[in-house]
Order: sequence, then C-alpha cells, then structure tokens
Amino acid sequence: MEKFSQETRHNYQFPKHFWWGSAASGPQTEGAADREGRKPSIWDYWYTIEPDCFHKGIGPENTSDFYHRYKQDIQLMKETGHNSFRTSIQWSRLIPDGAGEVNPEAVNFYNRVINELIANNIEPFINLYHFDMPMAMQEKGGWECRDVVDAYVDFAKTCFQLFGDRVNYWFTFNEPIVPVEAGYLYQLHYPKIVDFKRAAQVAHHTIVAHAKAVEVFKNLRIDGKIGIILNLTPSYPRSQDPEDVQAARVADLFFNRSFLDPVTKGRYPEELIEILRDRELLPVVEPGDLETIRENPIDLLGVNYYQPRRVKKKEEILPEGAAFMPEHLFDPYIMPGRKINPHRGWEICEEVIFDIMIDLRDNYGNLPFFISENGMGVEGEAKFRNAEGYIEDHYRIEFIQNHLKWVHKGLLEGANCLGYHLWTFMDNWSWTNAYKNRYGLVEVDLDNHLKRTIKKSGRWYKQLSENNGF
Ligand code: BGP
Repeated sequence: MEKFSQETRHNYQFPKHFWWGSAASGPQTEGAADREGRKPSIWDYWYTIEPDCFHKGIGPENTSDFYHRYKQDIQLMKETGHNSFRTSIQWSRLIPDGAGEVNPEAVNFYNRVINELIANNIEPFINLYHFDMPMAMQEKGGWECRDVVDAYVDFAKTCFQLFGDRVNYWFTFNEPIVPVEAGYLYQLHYPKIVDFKRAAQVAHHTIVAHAKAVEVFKNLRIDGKIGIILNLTPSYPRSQDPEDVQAARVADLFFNRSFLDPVTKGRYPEELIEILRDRELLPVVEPGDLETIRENPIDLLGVNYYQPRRVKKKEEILPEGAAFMPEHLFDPYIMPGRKINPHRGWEICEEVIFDIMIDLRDNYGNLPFFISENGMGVEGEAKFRNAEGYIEDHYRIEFIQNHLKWVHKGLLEGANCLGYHLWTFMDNWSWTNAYKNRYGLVEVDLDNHLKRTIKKSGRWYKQLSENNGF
C-alpha cells in the first residue's frame, strides 16, 4: 500500500485512488422479478405466502426498477461522484432453476450494466449472493443441502467466465451470517427456522461454498481480486468485570470471528469449536472441507459497519432444557446515553469503525479492506424537501462525515483501507422493511413513477469524491 500521510488541502484528505461509491443489491433494486426468464427466489416465494411480513405489504417484485432504468441510474452515479459501485448478480435471474440452463436475457442484462459502468469510469464491484436463494434450491434444502453448495459454485464459475474479463473486484457473499441468524435462529428471513444445529450447518456450508468459489476463481486465473463482505459488529463489555469481558469475547466469536477467521486465516476459532463441541452442536464437516477453507483465503475484505454490540454477563435464568441460542452465553447491555437512530433502532457509534480498522491491522495481517456499507436509514424524508424540490438530508452528510473522520484516523494509523461505499446509491426496497427507511443519495419517489432526484447528500458526495476529502 502506498504510504499515506495527512496533507493540508482539506482537513480530511484521503489517499490517492480511494474508492468512493456505494453498494446495492440485485434483489433490492432490479425489480422485474418475473421478467425475461427470472424465476422466484425465497423472497418472491415468501411474499406470496405471507405478504403481511412485509412493511405495508410491499413485496420485492418491482423495487426501484433498475432493470429498466440502469442507464439513467448510472448517469446519476456519475453525478454523485461514484468511481465505483457494488451490486449483485441474482442467481435466480442468471440460472433461474439454481442449476442447469443459463438465462441469455440475464447475461445480456448484466453485460449491459457492467459495460455501462465501465464506459462511465465507474469500477463495477460484483457480489454473487445477497440473501437471495433461488426457490428451486431452497426446495432442495437451501444451504443445509450439500448439492446446493455445488450449484452455488457452478453459478460462481459461470459468473467468473461470463464477466471476469471486465470485472476486477468480486465478492462471494454479502453478510453471510445474516441468512444464518435471520433464517435459522430469529425467524426474520425465510425459511424462519429456529434450530442452532441447523444454523451451524448452514454457516459451515456457506463458508465451504465461499472457499470453493475462491478456489475456482484462482484456478481460472481471473485477473482480479476476490473477497467477501462481512457485517462486523464489534462487541463491547458493560464493564471490565472479567465475566462481562468474557461475555463480549463470546459474542464476538459467534457474530464476527465465526466468519472472519475462516475466510482470512483459513480456520475456525478454536474457542468457538470448543463451545459448540461441549454442547454437541458442531455441524457435519465433510472430508476435505477444512483443507479447502485453509487453502483459499481472500484477497480483499468488505466491511459493512452499522453498529456495535454491547453485552454483559448472563444474568437471566434460562428455563430448564431450553434449546441453545448464542444469547444463552451473554445478555444484551443497553448503555445509558447511547446515540440511537430512532428510525432503525441501531446505535450510531462512529469510533467503532476505527477499532475495526485497528483490529484488522493488528490481528489480520493488515489485510486490504474497504468499508463496503455504512449508512443511515430515515423514515419520512419527503418532509425535508426544499423549495427547489430536493431533500435536504443534512443528517446523512453529518453521519458520513463523522464516520469518515474515524476512517481517516485509522488510515493515519496505518490501516489498509482502500475505500468507502455508502449504503446506498438510491432509496431501495429492503427485505421485510420494504421502503420504510430511506438510505439513498438519490430519492426514489414511490408516488411519482419512481422519479429519481438527487438529495443534498448526493450533491455533497460528489464534492467529497472530487476533492478526495472534506
Ligand atoms: C445490510 C444489508 C443491506 C441493507 C442494509 C440496511 O445489512 O446488506 O441489504 O438492507 O443492511 O438494512 P435495512 O434496509 O434493513 O435497514
């Protein structure tokens, strides 16, 4: 990495070639869910059986219609200073049955998007899985089923072969722990199962699928970098009482190190294995799995940072024979005076981003990484529309600046951070939250044919990128 030191032109000047951009996902932006050969993912299916689980009953079929408006949207990316942009290829669009036939319409679509980004000097970052299991694969057992792992690896290979000549940055999964916890512990995603042992199997299979995709990528000698995007939620103890400290350590093992260690160091944390072994909760590991994980570390990490996790020692008495949940080993701690985003209920704690950077510097070999998501969801933003017709979201500018100050400090301390991507480019549909909280630099007006209007934050983001600092 080029040595970075503070310059004087701006208070916060960033290294040359820093990535400024944003992240989105196919299922949250494309819409056209049943168009041109695409078949349902778990989200489309779930919506047909339980529409009430979705905010105001809004399902994923149309979202923000990026499928048809990508050209206009890429122009807006330029106008908001993007030099890079992440989206995902929908497995259920490219290979509608999950395995087998490739959909030519999908190949055309993703080719057009990638080419349009490149033509506009926006580096495409392509992610392969953003919570969107094809329904045909879920029917086989989803991530619990070994055949699905193989089908995912074939899908990844197809993507590398089709688009690898132009895409330089690849990611196997976005937040792979989310489908594990939301789908198999907390009933927030389909299939809404509550069973730790099955969750552990899903986690292991996801990590094997990731490692095998990395292996295929290396074997194909694709000229590019491959990584994964993890949502890191550093755990902080209530106090320095050893029992609180141990509670934080255990939470960190379950929610961060469980994925971070295998994808970077090539092995699961020993302490986590012991906790699971003692409770007979270890997943089935097939011969060769651990070698595959060991031999395929990532080149580049994406860090999604939203909030920390605060915990204290377990005080609540559990009912006899309660089925295991990670929360049996610690209690959440509500720290007085925390700053909370009331729209999402998430704590806003900017300096945690610095702690992550230092942890990666000191404990993960100064691995190259970038902030791949960070953002502020706000409900009812239309009321901030000014006389000129655009939303004055000064709070979002402040949110980004406050986080970037800590990113900058981390860079000065030698962390290997290559860029910052906001969640997200334009307001989009979000899982069961639908359009409740808006995160975009660009407004999407649901009451006016999805009209796009750059917000104040989008105008500011362009200056940020042009000045490479603020
Ligand atoms: C991340 C996901 C995104 C996005 C974001 C905001 O965890 O990668 O897909 O949804 O969170 O979350 P939400 O829209 O639920 O407020």
